[in-house]
Amino acid sequence: PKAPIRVVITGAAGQIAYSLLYPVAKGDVFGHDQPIVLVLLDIEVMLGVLKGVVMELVDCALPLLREIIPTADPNEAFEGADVAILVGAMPRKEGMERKDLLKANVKIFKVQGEALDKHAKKSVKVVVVGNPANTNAFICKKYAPSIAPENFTCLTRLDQSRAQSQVASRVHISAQDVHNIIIWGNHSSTQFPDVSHGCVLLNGQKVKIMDAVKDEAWLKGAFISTVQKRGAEVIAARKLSSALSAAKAICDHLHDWWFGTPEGRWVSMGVPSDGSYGVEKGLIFSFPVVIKPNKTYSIVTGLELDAFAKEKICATQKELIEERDQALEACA
Ligand code: NAX
Repeated sequence: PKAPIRVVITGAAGQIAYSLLYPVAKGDVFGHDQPIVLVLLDIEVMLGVLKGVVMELVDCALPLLREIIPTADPNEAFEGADVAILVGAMPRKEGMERKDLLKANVKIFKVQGEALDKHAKKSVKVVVVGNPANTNAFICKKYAPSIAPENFTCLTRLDQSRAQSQVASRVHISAQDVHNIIIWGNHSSTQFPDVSHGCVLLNGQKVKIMDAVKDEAWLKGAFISTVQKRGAEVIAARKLSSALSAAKAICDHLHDWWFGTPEGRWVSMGVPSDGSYGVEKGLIFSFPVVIKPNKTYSIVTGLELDAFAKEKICATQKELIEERDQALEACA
């Protein structure tokens, strides 16, 4: 039997975690033969609520779940961590500027980066979900210099899934049959969902998305803005931000990182830029990546970008550079 892995989930008393804990603890992410120790980090005032979450997990009687450790101490939480899913962040309060929110949140990720640096396994795989996700991941990486930069990623898989489903419903096929859509850049409204290298499977045949949809105006207009604004639309309808779909996307992100991507397919993740496509080195930028079964990923290179794509990538990069500079100032 395999030794248990330690999976840390922050923001464990929050709404995304509530949808995430079950599939993770059940084995859907790391395999149905992989025992798990779940470490649940939240802040002191939420420990009461967290206790209830722990009770529910216990009551699921899951065979792979070996131990549950609730805590409010990041140093305790990251001890020996194999995987860190950083969901916890401060929500935007009424009247709060985006800049103030960024300041408050990057400090959380500085503390957690330092704790990861001291206590986690050097092989720890980190995915940042809490917003601003890319910039929080950048700060986390910066304050964990003993861990390889490529171990820090942020979630843009929800954006990818949203884009896949938009195309799928347009072509009347399953979302599974939409391949290689790319999310470039920031997990924000400047992200660029790009279909130009993607294809769909129609009766077993690969067809370029452009040719299957046959509506360039939609692909360059409403499709992009729908994906960019989807999060805000969910908030408007639900009065709460995406949680079920975010949890599903976290599972997909980590499952692919753990087991690899199928031949010829790629997925989007926020990863440290290596300078590909002219993106400043070190920025956490969403790129298409392929992942080997040994858990190492690489950015897909050599894709042709037209003027439209270059302009969009430039705009989202500009926003990320501004966020990074504000974050560095807040942490100084
Ligand atoms: P909730 O407010 O329901 O839960 C957040 C939890 O984090 C709370 O329990 C809070 O006490 C905890 N927390 C706050 N500070 C903490 C700290 N320092 N250490 C540990 N825990 C801490 O938010 P939820 O809906 O779960 O969303 C969490 C984050 O995900 C938000 O920042 C949200 O904007 C972000 N999202 C990111 C997405 C992505 O695709 N990257 C999509 C979904 C979501 O919008």
